[in-house]
Amino acid sequence: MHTLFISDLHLTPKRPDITDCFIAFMRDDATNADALYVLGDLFDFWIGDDDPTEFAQQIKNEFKTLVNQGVPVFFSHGNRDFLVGKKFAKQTGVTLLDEEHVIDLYGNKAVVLHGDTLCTEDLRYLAFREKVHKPWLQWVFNRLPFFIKTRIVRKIQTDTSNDKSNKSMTIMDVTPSEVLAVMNKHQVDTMIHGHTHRPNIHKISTAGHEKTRIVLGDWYTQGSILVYSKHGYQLQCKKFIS
Ligand code: LP5
Ligand code: MN
Repeated sequence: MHTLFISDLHLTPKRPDITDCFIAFMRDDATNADALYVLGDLFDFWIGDDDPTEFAQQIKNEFKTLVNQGVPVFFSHGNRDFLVGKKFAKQTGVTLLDEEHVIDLYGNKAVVLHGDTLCTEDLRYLAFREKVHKPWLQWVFNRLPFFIKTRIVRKIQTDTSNDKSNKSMTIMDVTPSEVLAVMNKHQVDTMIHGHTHRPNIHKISTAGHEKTRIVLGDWYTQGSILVYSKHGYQLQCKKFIS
């Protein structure tokens, strides 16, 4: 009995080594799980459920197969795949989660989220996020032809990565007070998130009480999985096979 968590795979046709590791994970590790949580940035970019590529289909098939085998899959949006929508969910059987979602892990309540919203000192990112999350803008964007959207996103990506290169590592990490505020809001002692690519298990002492923040790792050089059971939890690595 265990639940699996992954995030920040940044799947792209340009990285078949990551895709192969993900497929192996879905076909081997994930089939025995009680549930699989994907906490955002599954894709390097997801610019709409109308993605016509073979690659998109291949990834969707993996989810559909797993769900059909009886493993429920839950998905939180990341900052790179916040346009994963209802059509994707319908085609795969995956359940889309709210931005912050509370789950019961074998009797322990935990809040799960991507983690970008915890970085409250990254003001330029938060301003950018607010813009691209505007429902009217997404409505317009979703109606553009796929090849136009690809061009727009390429331009946005160049601008944002130029800006990101001038930021300090501290600004791009979570703000401790925000972590506590979110845990307190949901009345939980455990938080699980990704985004920062700094896998770790943080124990936080607060008012004589211990809270835990588990940070998932990225899949840039190896797979990275949180295995959570009633007996404990562990961040595990999965070697690339190609
Ligand atoms: O992802 P990562 O870890 O590299 O960096 C993030 C933040 N960057 C982003 C940008 C994405 O990587 C790329 C954009 C994805 C677009 C998908 C579809 C878009 C459709 C839009 C239509 C509705 O999220 C980075 C953080 C970092 O995490 C750490 O937390 O710092 O933030 C940035 O770099 C953002 C810049 O600071 C903002 C610069 C603004 C300049 C560009 C303006 C373009 C506005 C267009 C509005 C439509
Ligand atoms: Mn992210």
